[in-house]
Amino acid sequence: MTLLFVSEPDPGTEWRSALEAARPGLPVRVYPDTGPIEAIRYALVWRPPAGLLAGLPNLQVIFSVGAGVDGILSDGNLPPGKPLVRMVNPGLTGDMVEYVTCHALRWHCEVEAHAANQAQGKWAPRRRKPFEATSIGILGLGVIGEACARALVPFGFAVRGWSRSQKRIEGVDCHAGHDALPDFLSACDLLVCLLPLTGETRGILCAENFAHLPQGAYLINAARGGHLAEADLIPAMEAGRLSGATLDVFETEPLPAGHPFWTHPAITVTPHDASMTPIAAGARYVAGQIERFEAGLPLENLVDFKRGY
Ligand code: NDP
Ligand code: OXD
Repeated sequence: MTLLFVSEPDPGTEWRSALEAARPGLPVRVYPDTGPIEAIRYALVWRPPAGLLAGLPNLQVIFSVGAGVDGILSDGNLPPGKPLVRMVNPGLTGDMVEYVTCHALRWHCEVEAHAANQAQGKWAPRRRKPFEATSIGILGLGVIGEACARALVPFGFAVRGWSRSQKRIEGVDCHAGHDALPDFLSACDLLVCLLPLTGETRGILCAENFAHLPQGAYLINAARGGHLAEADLIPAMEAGRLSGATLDVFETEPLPAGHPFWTHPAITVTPHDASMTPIAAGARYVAGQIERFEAGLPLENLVDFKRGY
């Protein structure tokens, strides 16, 4: 009854202690030290090597270290019929609420423009647009997107959201479905991407969709690098369609040295740390799901393989 932890380059030491504390008696191995593979019943993973999970003959449940499971589903050879449980955790959600709120306010308060003026010794007061005249649109109203939308409402921003199925969230103008996207985008002064990366959402942040945004809109992508058609971003800024972007995620991570995003004055780069699963709470969540599984109760937060999230 072993759990295999696979999250390179994380050495796994903290996760192992936390898992052993949360479920005493559960042996935990950290990849590549698998021990006898016949003993492995559970795997807790973040971007496992392709084919690894299919090679575990007695694997029963796969757990994701993160909320997004694209790095697991991209293994085209997952063991058939094995459930995949994604990470849902208030700390993980709360960190993203903090990140999105921080960068939305930074944009709204024009912190960068003030810093540029200060660098030139320039005293140049700026009148801010009222909150209620400023629209923020969230792509993805799942666990994390909904929490971010709810957190922005009390500031007075006009908050809108877009998802696959129709939502009702107090104070949020909710839109749903592919056909509603252009109209949704047309009123987003700030667009925040919090979608899962799937075949349907890959490349959604592209020139064609930027064209629907108000001139000078700002972008925050804290979901996955694959959502952004990277080659479309700087041209959209040069055309004035976008005024800038805060990016936490990239097609290639770490963002390669010399990539133009590193030095572009209107782009803020953060190193995929908008939010992270808190280890102790994440371990307790996995232990709780194992307990449910062994008691014959249904697992929670299961990934729908057809939808891809
Ligand atoms: P959820 O699965 O709870 O929510 C996903 C949302 O996206 C749902 O509202 C869903 O709609 C919507 N959606 C999915 N596909 C489509 C589509 N084709 N068209 C319209 N809407 C769609 O995910 P979470 O909120 O937990 O996480 C979202 C993502 O955030 C993760 O997948 C991950 O990529 C990213 N993330 C990034 C982190 C970072 O540090 N940068 C940290 C944590 C997460 P519906 O509700 O109708 O199903
Ligand atoms: C996640 C992430 O999906 O950290 O949880 O990106």
